[in-house]
Amino acid sequence: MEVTQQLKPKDYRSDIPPVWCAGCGDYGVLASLTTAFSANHASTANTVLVSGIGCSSRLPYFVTTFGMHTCHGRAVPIATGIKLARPELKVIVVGGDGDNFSIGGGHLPHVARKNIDITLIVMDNSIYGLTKNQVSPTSRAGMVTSTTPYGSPDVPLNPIAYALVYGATFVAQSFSSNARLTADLIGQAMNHKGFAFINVISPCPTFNKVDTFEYYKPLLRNIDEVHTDKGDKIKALSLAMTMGRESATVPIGLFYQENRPSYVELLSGIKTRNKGTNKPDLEKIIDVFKL
Ligand SMILES: Cc1ncc(C[n+]2csc(CCOP(=O)(O)OP(=O)(O)O)c2C)c(N)n1
Ligand code: SF4
Repeated sequence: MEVTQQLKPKDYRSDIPPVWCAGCGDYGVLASLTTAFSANHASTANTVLVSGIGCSSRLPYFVTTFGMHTCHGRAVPIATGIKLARPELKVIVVGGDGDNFSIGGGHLPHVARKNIDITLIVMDNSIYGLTKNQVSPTSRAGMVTSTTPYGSPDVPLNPIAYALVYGATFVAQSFSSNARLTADLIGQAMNHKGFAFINVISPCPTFNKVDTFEYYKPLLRNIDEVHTDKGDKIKALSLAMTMGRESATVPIGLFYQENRPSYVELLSGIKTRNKGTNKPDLEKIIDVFKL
């Protein structure tokens, strides 16, 4: 059931106060999310936030929608199950770069290529915050952390390029203190049919002393200044590859959007063509497995 009366952003805040450090970028993402909920008349009864484990993954506690705080790296498959079982729900995954690109990184290609109708918001601080300063897949090369005391030897993963090449149909990047853009992109992602991915750069002032608010602010560029054809995947990919986080400019905004049937649509089409029903006969299914 959709709500008819528009709730204010603060109406989506639960009475549990966030436990994040002062100055954490995740506060900005929370504020943008509730603004997007309000602007899009989100129903608290029909919206589910799913997270893994990490500082950012605590977010579902702080809002009044339904929420699941699941296992580290497993929010995407759990959200997929929720969406397939209850396609009428808005399902949004929130969590960290470690959660979604490292331990949970194997899920991203499949949720993208299958175009599962969920939104994934990664709060990307290029570090493991909750477990206090280990290297993450988006930590820059050479970064000194508790697990890389002599500097990380790894090439960092490029979240936007990764989502694009695996077939995500909505790909965007934002910055946590740019609340208007982040809320706007979250609203667009929620209304997009298919898999929507937003990488929100969300600095961790406690453990990441390199990728700070101060570092990013002069580098941020509105992508619309250089990229207006949002259906041009090659241009989007080229921007993602050449305007990276260690380069002169960091583009924020919508990189790419495509209309492609979502997994839920494809499944219901298969069901209809094969005269299937939404109420399967469980007895019949169990009979198949009886000896
Ligand atoms: C299976 C499993 N492995 C490891 C951990 C320990 N662990 C908890 S959170 C986390 C990483 C958190 O980093 P990130 O996902 O980037 O989120 P952040 O805290 O930075 O928001 C790790 C390794 C765990 N809880 N479960
Ligand atoms: S450790 Fe970092 S990511 Fe975690 S709450 Fe503190 S500032 Fe935020």
